Amino acid sequence: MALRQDIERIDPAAILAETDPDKKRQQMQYLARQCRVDVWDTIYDLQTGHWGGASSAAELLAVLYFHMLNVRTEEPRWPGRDRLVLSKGHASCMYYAMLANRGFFPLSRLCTFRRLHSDLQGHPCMVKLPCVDMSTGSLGHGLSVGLGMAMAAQALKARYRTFVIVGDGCLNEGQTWEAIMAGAKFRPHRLVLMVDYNKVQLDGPSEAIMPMDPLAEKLKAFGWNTAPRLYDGHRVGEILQSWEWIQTQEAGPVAVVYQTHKGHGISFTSDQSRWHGCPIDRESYVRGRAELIQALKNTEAES
Ligand SMILES: Cc1ncc(C[n+]2csc(CCOP(=O)(O)OP(=O)(O)O)c2C)c(N)n1
Ligand SMILES: [Mg+2]
Repeated sequence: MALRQDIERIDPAAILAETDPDKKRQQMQYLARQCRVDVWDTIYDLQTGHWGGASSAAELLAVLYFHMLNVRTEEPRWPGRDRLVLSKGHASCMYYAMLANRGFFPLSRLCTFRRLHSDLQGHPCMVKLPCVDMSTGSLGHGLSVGLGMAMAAQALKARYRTFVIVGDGCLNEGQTWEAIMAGAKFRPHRLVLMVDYNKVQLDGPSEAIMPMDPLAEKLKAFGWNTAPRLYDGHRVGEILQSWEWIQTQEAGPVAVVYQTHKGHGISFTSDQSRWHGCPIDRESYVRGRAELIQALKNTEAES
């Protein structure tokens, strides 16, 4: 496989350098959609990977890497860097697409996704990739690890932030709630829980597997400083608004719930657990790609 040359690609350096907030918002929206195309192509070409959860997290990862996170590509393990734990590690393909665009490695390496000995394992591996702060894939561990990172920052009087992205599956794991309780007890500053709340899991809706609503109220009741409203996790402008709120919070850990759609960007994959992680057939690939390209082209007109 090779990266397709038929889409107009945005220059990631231009996004980082952009000073006009409206333009930058639009560019990050474009990048998220561009990465959806690359991820759809990669999963089709290699006939392996998790489309649903990857697509769900595209905008969150774009805004994290191009606006929120203080990281150094030339020094990925810089001690002062902000940490990100992608607890829903199966969304790795989108994570890699964003890391590559941010400059940690060439985007062409997506062609090795899930291949034996590749740095781009099916689930992110911190031993293989220094820009990955934590190896993940076994759901439910991420928030405990992030809590430890945030408590370390507090003990060291370091200023870095720790972000943890969880999905419904992580929230169904008891360990996540242990971490939420421990977060309320130890109250480390600068710990941010981001919920990619698409309400669908591997084989069905969360409502049938293990419902969590009212989620924001539960997080609040567990003692977390929870965002006053839900944010649309597919609109970069909304994610930026949540970031404004996060930055004004000084005390204790914070939680933000983003409303998302699993398999977002393609009508027939959206909200469908069937598209959680399966090989993509030729006909679906072609139909889906046309929709993704259309969304990419619409970006400018929308904003
Ligand atoms: C402990 C554990 N149990 C089961 C799995 C298998 N598994 C992988 S992804 C997934 C569902 C994830 O759903 P969700 O967290 O909602 O992610 P998203 O919808 O964003 O893909 C499951 C059950 C796993 N990776 N880890
Ligand atoms: Mg989900």
